[in-house]
Amino acid sequence: MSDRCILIGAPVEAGTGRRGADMGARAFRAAGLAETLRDLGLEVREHGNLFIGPVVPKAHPNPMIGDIAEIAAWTEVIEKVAYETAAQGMPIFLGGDHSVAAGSIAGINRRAVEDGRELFVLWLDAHSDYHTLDTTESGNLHGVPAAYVTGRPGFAGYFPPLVAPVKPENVCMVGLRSVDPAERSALDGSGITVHDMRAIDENGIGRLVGSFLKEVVVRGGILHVSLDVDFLDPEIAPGVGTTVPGGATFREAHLVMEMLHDTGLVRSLDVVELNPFLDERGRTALLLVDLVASLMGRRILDRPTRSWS
Ligand code: HAR
Ligand code: MN
Ligand code: MN
Ligand code: MN
Repeated sequence: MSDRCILIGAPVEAGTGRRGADMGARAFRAAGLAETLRDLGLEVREHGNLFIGPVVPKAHPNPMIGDIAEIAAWTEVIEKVAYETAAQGMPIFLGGDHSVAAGSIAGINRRAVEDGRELFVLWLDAHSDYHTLDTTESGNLHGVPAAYVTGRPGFAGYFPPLVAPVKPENVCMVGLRSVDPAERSALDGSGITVHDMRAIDENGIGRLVGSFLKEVVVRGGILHVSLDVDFLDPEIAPGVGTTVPGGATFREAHLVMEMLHDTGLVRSLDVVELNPFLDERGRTALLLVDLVASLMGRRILDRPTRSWS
C-alpha cells in the first residue's frame, strides 16, 4: 500500500438514470477525506476533477442505451489517468457513478500487466454490473463495467479497446442482492467468485472476504477495490440512487476495509455512486470517509500482524 494517496474526482452521472452523482466527488472532499487521510500520516495529492470535452452522440442497436459516447469518452480519460497515477501512488477514484470503474480498472490493469503483476478485483456492490451492451434492459451503463473489464464481448467499437482484460477468476463480488436474469446466467460459469447477501448471512463476511484475500496473497497478486455505496444497507447509507434493502452493516463494511488494509496489497480504489442530492446531512459521505480511513490503516486497537498463508 502506498503512503501517497492521489484523489481523482470523476464527476460522471451519464451512467445512471438519476441526476446528482456528479456531485459525489465534491461531497467526499466536504466530508473531510483529504484531512482524514493526512491525519493517518499519509501524503495526499489532489488531482482535481477530471472532465471530458464535447462528444459526438453515438447510437447502439440496443434502443435503451442513451449516453454511450459520453461514457466511452469518460472511460478513455479515466483509463489514462489510472494508468499514469498507479505508478505514482494509490489512486482513489471519487465518483461519479459506477461506470467510472470501466476506466479505472482498465487503466490499473494496463499498469499491472506492464509491471508483471496479477491484478485482483474486490467488487463491493448490491449489483453485479455484469450486463453487456446487448443485455442491459435499463440502458444505464453503470450496469456494465464488470463485464467490460473482464472482457465480455460486444463492447468493441463502442468502448475503448481493452489493453488487457482482468481474469474473471481474479474477481470477487460481495454484497449482491439485485442481479438481473441475464447477469445471473452469465455469472454462472464465468469464473467470477460471487457472494450474495445470503452467503454473507450464512458464513460471515470476514470468512468469505478472508478466503479471497488469502488467494490474492498466495498468488502474489495486487488488489483493486471497487466500492459501490449501495453495497451498504440504505439505513446507514441513504445517499445513493439505487438503494436495495438488506445490505452490509456498519461493522461488516468496516471489517472488510480493516482486513484489506492488513493485506497491504490494495493499490487502487473506486468509491462510487454517492449521490449528495439524495443524502441526509452528509451522513453517507461521512460514513464513506470513515470506511476509506479503515482501509488506509485506521484501527481500533493494535493487533499482531495476520499471517495469510
Ligand atoms: N442491473 C440493473 C441495471 O442494469 C441495475 C444496475 C444498477 N447498478 C448500480 N451500480 N447501481 O451497481 O439497470
Ligand atoms: Mn455498481
Ligand atoms: Mn450498485
Ligand atoms: Mn498502512
